[in-house]
Amino acid sequence: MRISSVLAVAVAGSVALVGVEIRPSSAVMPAAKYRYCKNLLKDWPNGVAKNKTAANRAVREGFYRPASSAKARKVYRDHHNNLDRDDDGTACEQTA
Ligand SMILES: [Ca+2]
Repeated sequence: MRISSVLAVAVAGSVALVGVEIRPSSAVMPAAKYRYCKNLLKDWPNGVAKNKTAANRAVREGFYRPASSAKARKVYRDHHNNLDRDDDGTACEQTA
């Protein structure tokens, strides 16, 4: 009797630990919203920029103006590792 209740506590404890382990990883990667540019471009047809300067540079370089509103800048921050591989401050820029 005693051993089985100890086991039950141990099992419950490890289940709780698994739950704790899952939470931080989902907190670190909150915005896997756009995995590919084709997903991002549905909401941001000209891509997104880190800031206005980066957006202006993209236009000078022949791209449509990427969005640089506060919301767009957050999208950029959340996705630039994945979607700004050339690291020029604009993600998913579209050739004009
Ligand atoms: Ca880029």
